[in-house]
Amino acid sequence: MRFDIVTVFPEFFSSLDLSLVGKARERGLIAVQTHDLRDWTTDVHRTVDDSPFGGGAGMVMKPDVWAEAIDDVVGAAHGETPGTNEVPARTVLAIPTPSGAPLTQGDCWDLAEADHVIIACGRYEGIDARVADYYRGSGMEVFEYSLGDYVLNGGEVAAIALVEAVARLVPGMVGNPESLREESHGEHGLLEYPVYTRPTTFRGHDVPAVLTSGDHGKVARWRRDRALERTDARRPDMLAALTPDQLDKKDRAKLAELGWVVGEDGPLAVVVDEAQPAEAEAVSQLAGRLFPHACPPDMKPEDVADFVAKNLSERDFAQYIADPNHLVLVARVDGQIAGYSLAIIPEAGQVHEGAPAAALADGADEPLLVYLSKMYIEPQWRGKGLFDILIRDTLEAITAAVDAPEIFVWLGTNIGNKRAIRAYKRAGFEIVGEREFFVGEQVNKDLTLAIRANMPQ
Ligand code: 6GU
Repeated sequence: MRFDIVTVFPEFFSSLDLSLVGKARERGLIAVQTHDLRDWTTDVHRTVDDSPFGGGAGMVMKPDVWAEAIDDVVGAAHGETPGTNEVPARTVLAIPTPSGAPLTQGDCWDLAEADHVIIACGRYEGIDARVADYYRGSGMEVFEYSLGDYVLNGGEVAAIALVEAVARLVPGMVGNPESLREESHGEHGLLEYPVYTRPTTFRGHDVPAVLTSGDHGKVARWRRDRALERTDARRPDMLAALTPDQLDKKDRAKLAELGWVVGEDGPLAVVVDEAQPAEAEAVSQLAGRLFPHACPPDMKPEDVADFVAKNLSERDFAQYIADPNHLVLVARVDGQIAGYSLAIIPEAGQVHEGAPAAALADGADEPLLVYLSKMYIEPQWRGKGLFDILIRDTLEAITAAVDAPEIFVWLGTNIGNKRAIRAYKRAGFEIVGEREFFVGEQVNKDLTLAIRANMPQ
C-alpha cells in the first residue's frame, strides 16, 4: 500500500518515520512519499493560492497547480506498479477539510484495502472545489474527510492522522489482529472500558477489586458496564446506533439504569420531566387507556368508565399539572409519551385516606407521606426498564419538590396485580398494609406498599 502526500509543508511529515508507521515502512508493508506542491508551480513566486471568486476572506488554492501535482503522482505510482492494467489499482484521493464528513474507524478499515492513497493537504480556505469534482468525474474515488468539529490551519495533521489510522490496519502491521477488533470504535460499537496496571494503589486510588478477583465472568461484565456508562456519558449517539441483537439482558438492565430502553430498532433515550399544561389531553388519554389494565377482571366496565371520567379527564389533568401539590411526570421515548406518574404531596397535617401511617411510625418522627396515585407504562414498553426509570425519577422529583427530613412514598395496588407488585418490590418498595379501594360500588382489596424516598440526613 502506498501513500503520497502533497503539501506545502513536507517537513511536517518527518513523524511518519517513527514508531509503528516507520517500522511498517522499513518492512515494506507501506510506502509513504511526501511531495512539495510548489514543485508544480510555474511562476517565479511559486504561487499556490489566489483570492476567492465571489469575495470573502482568505485565499483559495489554485486548481491548476493541484491537478498537475495529482496527475504526476498518479502516473508515477502506476508506473511503479506493473500489472495494474489487469487488476486496476484502487486509488483514493483523500482531501482533509473541516467541511468533510468526520473520519470513522469504518472509513479506515475500508481505506486499508486501497492500493494507493493520495492525500492533498490544503491550506488557507481550502482547495478550489473543481479539483475534487474533476477527479470524481474522471472515475477516481475522492474522499473528503474531517477530524472533527474544530478548525486546523491546514490538512497536514489530518493527513498524519489518516496514515496512522489506516496503516495500522494493513495486514501484517499489528501482531494480534484481535486486539484491533476489541478496541474503541471496533466491532462492538461502544467506547473502551477504563484500563489499569500496577501498582494496585496509586496516590490513594485503588484498582477496582473485581479486576484482581480472578473471576473472568465478573471482569467481563464489569468492563461491559463501564463501557456502557462511558458511552452514555460521552457518546450517546453511539448507544443510539446499537442494534437489539448486540444487547443481552444485563446490558439492557444497565441501559435502563442509564435512562435508555431498547426498542425494536435499538436503544432509545428516555426523557422524564414534568408534564406541560398543553399535555393534559395526551396524559389523560393515556391514563384512560391504561387505568383498566390495573383493574381486576371482574370489575364492571361502566364503573371503570365512570372512574376514568371522574378522575382522569383532560380537565382533571389540567388541574393536576397546574397544582403544586400534584406532581405529574411523563416519560417520553422518541418524543412520544410512553408512561406517566402522578404523585400527591399532602398539605401539613393532611393524611391521605388509606395511608399506612401506623406501619411507618416505627422510629419515624413525622414522616411526610407522599401518595403515588398512578404510575402507568404503555404495554409496548413494559418489561423493558421504563418502569424502573420512571419510578426512580419520580422518587427523585418528589424528594426535590418537598422539604422534609423523612419522606415516604406509598401507593395502593390491586392485590391481584402481581406484575405491578413485583415491579414496585424490585424498585425497593415494601408491602406495608392493605386498603379498600372503591371503583363505583365495587370494593377492591389493595395492597399498600411504601418506600423511603430520601436518605436519612
Ligand atoms: Cl481535515 N482540516 C482542517 N484544516 N481543519 C480540520 C480538519 C481538517 N478536521 C478538523 N479540523
